[in-house]
Amino acid sequence: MEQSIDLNIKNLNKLSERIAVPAYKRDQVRVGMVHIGIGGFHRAHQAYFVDNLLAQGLASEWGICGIALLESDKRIYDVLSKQDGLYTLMVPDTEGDLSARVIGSIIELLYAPGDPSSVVAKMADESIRLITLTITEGGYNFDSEGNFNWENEMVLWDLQNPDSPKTIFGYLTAALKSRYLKGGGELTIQSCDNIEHNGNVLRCMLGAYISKAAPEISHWVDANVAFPNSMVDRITPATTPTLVETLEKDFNVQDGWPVICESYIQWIIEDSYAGRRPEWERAGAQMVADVTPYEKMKIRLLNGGHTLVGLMGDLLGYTYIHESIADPVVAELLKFYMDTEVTSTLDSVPGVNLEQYKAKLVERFKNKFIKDEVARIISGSSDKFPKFILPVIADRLKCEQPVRIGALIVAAWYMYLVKRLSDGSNIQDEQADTLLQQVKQAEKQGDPSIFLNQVSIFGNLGEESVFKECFLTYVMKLPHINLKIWVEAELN
Ligand code: CS2
Repeated sequence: MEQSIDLNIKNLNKLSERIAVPAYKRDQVRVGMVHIGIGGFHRAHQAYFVDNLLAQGLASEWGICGIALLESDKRIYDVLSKQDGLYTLMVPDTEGDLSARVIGSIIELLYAPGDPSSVVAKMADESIRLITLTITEGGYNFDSEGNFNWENEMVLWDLQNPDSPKTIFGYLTAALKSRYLKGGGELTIQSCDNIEHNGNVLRCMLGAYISKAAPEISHWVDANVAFPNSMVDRITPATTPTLVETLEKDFNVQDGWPVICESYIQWIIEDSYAGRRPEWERAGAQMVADVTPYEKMKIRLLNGGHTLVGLMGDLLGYTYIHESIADPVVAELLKFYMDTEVTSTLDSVPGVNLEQYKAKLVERFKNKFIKDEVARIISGSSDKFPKFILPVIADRLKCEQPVRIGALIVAAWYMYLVKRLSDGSNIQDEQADTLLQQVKQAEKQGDPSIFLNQVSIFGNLGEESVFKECFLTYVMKLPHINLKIWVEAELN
């Protein structure tokens, strides 16, 4: 085998012709936006959009400064820094053949825990007009009532240490304060996470923090900072060592952290920026006046559907999402859930044929070439349920409609945790300990509904007798029922 080539600026022109490389002059691109959270999703989505614009000569003032916010982001920061911010985006076609493209839109990188003041200074610099975030569903720090969680220890740290913050709220507040003191102009801060009204949520949570940490800037923020809502979509599995090896073997390039994703991509953005913005629509995004119906549709159908397929997949012993959905029982459950329970809670979506949208979504879940793991989908469930699943249940209960599959999904989560409790294997969840404690209690007392008492996740759902009964029935049934027969009898 030929010696493989390290990915970096110097080597770009030595790469195989099979890899697309940036044709634009990267050294002439100025940084105009900061992005927090440089994981796979950002690099498959927003950074790809900016790269598309750069390729058309349309974004020379919108290069990205990528910020690694958490200590756990240190490795990705190191890898990307060594590669001058470059990485390979790999997309399998319908036959599974991979295309590889080097993305060049991340121009600069900063590691926040190592140098908080540089990060604040960067975000406060007037050359930055846009700050985008992918900080996961759990990053917004709100409780089941939608209020800011003041008990978060990191938040308490930030209140005491405004010059060396740890949370996004501390960083943004320090940067906004500095902009305010300099008499700075408009700024847009845009959430790119899977939360309905993600921009409004960010505005409220940051507003709550500012009202305590720096109340003197509240008015200025209201008048000068925009928080557009947006719906983001591209299935982006975690990068595995196998992917790194494939890239080296088949494309002769050494990239420490490539990204693989599906070819499908969607970004629907509320056109409410403060001042100038990148011409996203020229890169395939859709600018709309109101993103509400789109995000509701996407989060409830795709993300909620994913959770169902992931948890049922785990119970049935599958590793990958495409394996789980290939099981007729899971496919049937998903169809019933989408058509009956979710669809009844959706508004009509301009320009979207819902039947086609759902069919496409099933096809996307079936994509075996991206090897999306059940474990990735289940990870962080305590943050995901309140955004993806529980709103559907709440809407249905409000209209006195049955919530069978909704209850089944919560029961499947419970059974998943029971399984982890007994085999001692790891679960990836910020609240892992609390969840397992709760399940232990519930099992000990022989009353699984104790699981629903976690108000921070379920709100008062545990008091809804219709739901509770349904949940208990499924917990009882799940380990034993022949799902195939049950699905046929109950759902058809
Ligand atoms: C997934 C999402 O993490 C999850 O639960 O549903 O990451 C999903 O792949 C993306 O939202 C797709 O847009």
